[in-house]
Amino acid sequence: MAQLTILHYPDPRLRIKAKPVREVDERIRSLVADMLETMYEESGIGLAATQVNVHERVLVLDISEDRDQPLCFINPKILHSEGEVSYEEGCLSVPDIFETVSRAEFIRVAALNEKGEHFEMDAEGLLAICIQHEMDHLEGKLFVDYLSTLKRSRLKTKFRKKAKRAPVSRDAGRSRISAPVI
Ligand code: GNR
Ligand code: NI
Repeated sequence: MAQLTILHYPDPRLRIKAKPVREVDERIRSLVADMLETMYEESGIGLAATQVNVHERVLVLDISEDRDQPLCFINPKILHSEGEVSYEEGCLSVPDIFETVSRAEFIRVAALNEKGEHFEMDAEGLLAICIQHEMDHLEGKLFVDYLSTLKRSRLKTKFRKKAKRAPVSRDAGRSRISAPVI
C-alpha cells in the first residue's frame, strides 16, 4: 500500500473528467487500497481518484465514527435523486475551507464494488452528500464551483498565493518522514 499525493485547488488536473473503468482488476484494487490509506491518513470521509491524479471513475468513502466501514464505488451512477439538503462541506483538495452547499437529500446509486460486482444502494444524509461530492470530482467539479463568483475568485487568489509560498513537490505527502533541512 502507498499513500498518494492529493492535488490542491486550483490545480488544473482537478478539472479532468474521469473515464469509466473497463475492468476491475488488480491495478484497480491496488488503487482502491491506496486511496483508502490516503483517505484515512488525511482524515477525510471520502476521496475520488481525480484528487490523486488518476482520471478513472473510482471513489472511496467512510463516514463511520470508528473509521472501519470502507465503501468503494466504481463507475457510479445516480439512478434517482430527491429532496434538498444544505451542509457545510469541506474538501481535502481545498484545505481549511468550509462552505454551505445544497444537494439532493436522498439518492439511489448503482456502481461496481472492488470485486467488479454490480450493486445498488439507497443513501441519505451525510452519505448521500459525500457520494455526490465525490462524483462531482470525477466530473472535474469542486464544491467551490457552487459558491458565488466573488467568493470563488477570492479563494483562487488565496490558494495561488499559498502554492507560491509552499511549492509542493510531486512526491510530497507520500511519506511523513522528510529529509532534514540543512
Ligand atoms: O473529508 C471530507 N469531508 C466532507 C465534509 C462535507 C462534505 C463532503 C466532504 S468530502 C471530504 C473529503 C474530500 O475532499 N472528498 O473529495
Ligand atoms: Ni473533495
